This record gives sequence, structure tokens and C-alpha cells, in this order.
Amino acid sequence: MEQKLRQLREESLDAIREAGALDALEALRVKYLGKKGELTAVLKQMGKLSAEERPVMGQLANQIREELTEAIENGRKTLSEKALEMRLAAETTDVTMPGKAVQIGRRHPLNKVINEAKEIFIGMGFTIAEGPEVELSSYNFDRLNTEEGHPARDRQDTFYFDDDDEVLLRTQTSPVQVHVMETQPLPIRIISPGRVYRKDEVDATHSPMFHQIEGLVVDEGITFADLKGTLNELVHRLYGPETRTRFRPHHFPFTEPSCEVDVECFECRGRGCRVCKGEGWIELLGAGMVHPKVLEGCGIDTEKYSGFAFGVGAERMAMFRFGINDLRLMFENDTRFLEQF
Ligand code: 2NL
Repeated sequence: MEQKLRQLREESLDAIREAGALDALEALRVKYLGKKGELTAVLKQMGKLSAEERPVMGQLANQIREELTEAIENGRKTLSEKALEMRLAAETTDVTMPGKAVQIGRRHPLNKVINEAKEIFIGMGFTIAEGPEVELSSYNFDRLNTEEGHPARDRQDTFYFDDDDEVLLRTQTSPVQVHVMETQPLPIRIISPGRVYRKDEVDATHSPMFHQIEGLVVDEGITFADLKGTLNELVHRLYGPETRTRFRPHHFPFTEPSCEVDVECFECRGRGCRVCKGEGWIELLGAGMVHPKVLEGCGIDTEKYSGFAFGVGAERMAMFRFGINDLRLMFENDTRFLEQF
């Protein structure tokens, strides 16, 4: 029996030393020390020994059990330390590595000029009015004195949703102002920035979707002088106080009289260059005194009240403001372009 025990001890200690993983070690513990284990099996045969032999063998067996238990425990410690070490090595963070730069976006040049214009008008006592991009023909055209048959209403130029040409994508933000005139008390001082749509082919100066800022003032005693003063203030704030303006007679169905406003070319300061095509002036916006028919259509008493209105393309404004020569750049969202403003 002694021989058997010593052999078991050699064999099991060797196996424990060679175990490469925690579960292998646990399997060895069961194999030797478990209820049905090999050492347990030897101990069960103690009964067959003589009275002298029994304590000696018992002591040896207990000693072996302790040795095995200790060896397994040591093995377990070593293996889990090694596992931890490997995990730590795999997970190390090099705190001296440079950080990942967070890409922070910038405001789009278009939104920049729209926000600037909003600030300027808010400073003059205006409020911002918004409204739907899908409108009724009656608000986009009829209420603005643009009668059936007017070229602006052509199917070639306007995105209609239906065959009767009643529902459309607004071609200007004026319908927002008609809604305001219908529902809000006088006086009115608003600007309405937003998207507008026209069936234009895309080129350096045209896009089927663009942004407009319209403005409307209705009060007692409003004159063309108020119009000039307000628009000169806008131009001076946007392009510098020395920038000259020119008011040219024009025609719009919704204003009378009407004008177009030119600003001195930002490139050549009026001398004439490639940007202004030798003119010295660049057309910026359209404006006029609100047509009496438009005011009356909204239930406003034209004996007492008058008003002025204007409309300006925000993309045009941004192109002049930042010297951008192609409208398409505004909608491509190329970060190399956007980073410049
Ligand atoms: C342009 C410039 C303009 C208006 C828009 C307007 C709005 C109301 C009444 C009267 Cl509610 N007018 N807006 C006025 C003049 C010019 O836009 O070039 N449009 C084709």
C-alpha cells in the first residue's frame, strides 16, 4: 500500500505541475481528491491493514492529501496570476498617445448670413415669422396680386402637387407674411426667412431650392423713406458702413412702386470688374411699397395704413458677403469648402 501511495503521489504531483489551465487543475483535484478519487479509493482499503500498519499508512495518506491540496492551491494561484498578467498586458493603455481629435462642425455660411440678418432686424424691432413650405396657390399668388396667367405661375417654373395647380411648394416666403397680415394685429414688423422652390436648372447662380429673407412693415404713415432707411441699414451692417446703394425702378405685382436695390461691387468698389461684369454694382434685392390690393385683400384699411416689403436671396447675400463664386458649393457640403468660413 505504501508503494501505491508513493506512486500516486509522484504521478499526481507531476500532473499538477504540468497543468496549464485552471479547469485542468480542477479536473486533477476531482481525479485524486474527489469522493470517487484515486487517493480516496486507497484510503477506503485501510480496513484491510493490520493494526500496526494502519496509523503509519493513515499518516502517509494524510500527508499526501495535504501535499496535493497545497500543490493544487499553489498551481491555482500561479495560473490566475498569469492570466491576470496576460489580460493587463493586452489591455494596456498608452497614456502618452495623442488623443483622437473631435471633429467640430462649423456654421454653414448660409446660416451665418441668415443669423446676421435676423440679428440686424431684431435690433430694428422686427420679429421672425415662419410658415409652411407647402402652400396654396391662393396664398402664394392670388393674395399677392399675381393673377392667373402671370408667367411666375407657369407649370414650367413652379412645383405644383396637383393637376388643378392649387397646392405648391412656395416660390417666395411672402405667403407667410399674408398669414401674418390676416391674423395679427397692426402694426406689423416681421421678416420671414426660409426655403423657397422654383423649377430652375442648376448652375453657378441657380438652384431649384434656395433661401429667401422677406420683410414686411405695415403701420400708419409708412413711406418709401422708411424702406430706404431700413434697407440701407441692412446693407451697411452686412457689407460695411461705406457701402453705397442704388435704388432702381422695377416692377413686381405685389408692390407699387417697386424697385431693385444694387450694392456697390464688393470686389472693385464701383470701378467695374469681372465680378460685377463692369457695372460697378451688384443687384442684391427687390422691394417696394405693398400694393393696396394686397393690403385690402388681408382686410387692412389702406386709408389709414401703408407698408413696405422686400425680398432677398440668402445665397446671394452669402456669396457677396464671403466672396463665393458658385452657388452649388453651398449645397455640396464639402468640408474643405465649409471650413473656410
Ligand atoms: C424679388 C424680391 C420681393 C416682396 C418680395 C412682398 C410681400 C408681401 C407684400 C408685398 Cl406680403 N411684397 N414681398 C416685395 C418686393 C420684392 O422679393 O425679387 N421677388 C421676386
